[in-house]
Amino acid sequence: MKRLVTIQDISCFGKCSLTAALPVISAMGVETAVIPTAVLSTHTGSGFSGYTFHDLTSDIPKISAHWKKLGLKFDTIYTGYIGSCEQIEVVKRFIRDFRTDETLVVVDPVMGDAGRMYAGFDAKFVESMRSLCSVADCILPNATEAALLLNKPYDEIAGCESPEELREILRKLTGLGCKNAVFTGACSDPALNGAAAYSALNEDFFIATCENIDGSYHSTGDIFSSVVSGGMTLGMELKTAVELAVNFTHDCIKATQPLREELFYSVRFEPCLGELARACEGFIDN
Ligand code: PXL
Repeated sequence: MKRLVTIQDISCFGKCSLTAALPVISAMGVETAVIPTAVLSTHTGSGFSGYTFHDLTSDIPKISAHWKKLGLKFDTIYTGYIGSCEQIEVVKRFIRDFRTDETLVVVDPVMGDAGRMYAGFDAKFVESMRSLCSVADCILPNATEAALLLNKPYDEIAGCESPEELREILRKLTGLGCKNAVFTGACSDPALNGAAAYSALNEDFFIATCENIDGSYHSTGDIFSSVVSGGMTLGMELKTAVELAVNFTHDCIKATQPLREELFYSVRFEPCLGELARACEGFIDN
């Protein structure tokens, strides 16, 4: 059985980061270990104010030391929301300590959405996130994060629609040092939405699309990245994993639509997990 460790916060209420990654990746048939970077009462997105934040940076080296003693090994290290520059350094050390030639390192550079940085981040954090991206095998920024990483205005990145422009953004993103980049929310046709991906290894580029659903849904980035990470851990080609993630994210949004008001903080991924599990069956070697 393949084993992944995901490093991101636990927002106790809000169905994002660990409380999305854990059920989604487990449903794909991948054993999922976690390192919580912080405990928050809710996520920091709109609709929640006054959330608590308990930083767990100092726990990470202790968890790592114990796991080293146990001889634990991971096929994939997948990082999501990280709370500080110091924590990025600790996560980079964890990657150095646990990476082998076979390990896949996936970095979702969680920093913002819809042109705005999440609360608590600044330019120094962006610089640190660039350095984490440089050690990744695959990064998965949205338009806001791609703009921050490339130091470009958000409108310039979000306005890119043609395959040529998307390919160029992705090529620049792999210039940070990572082998593969997936740009989420990419849209070359207003009726469609999806993701564009580029591999610097073979200069392969593709766009995976689905029907566009208007509006912004929280946690979809975490769900998308979880499926790409789980899929690649199972040995799927990047294209297969991205197509699966595009379709799953679309299905989750569709399932949320009737409950949009009530579920302002996330998406209803639960009824979609069965189909995700079935899509992964053929990739699981027991
Ligand atoms: O979904 C990304 C995310 C993860 N973790 C925390 C967040 C957010 C986005 O708002 O606040 C704590």
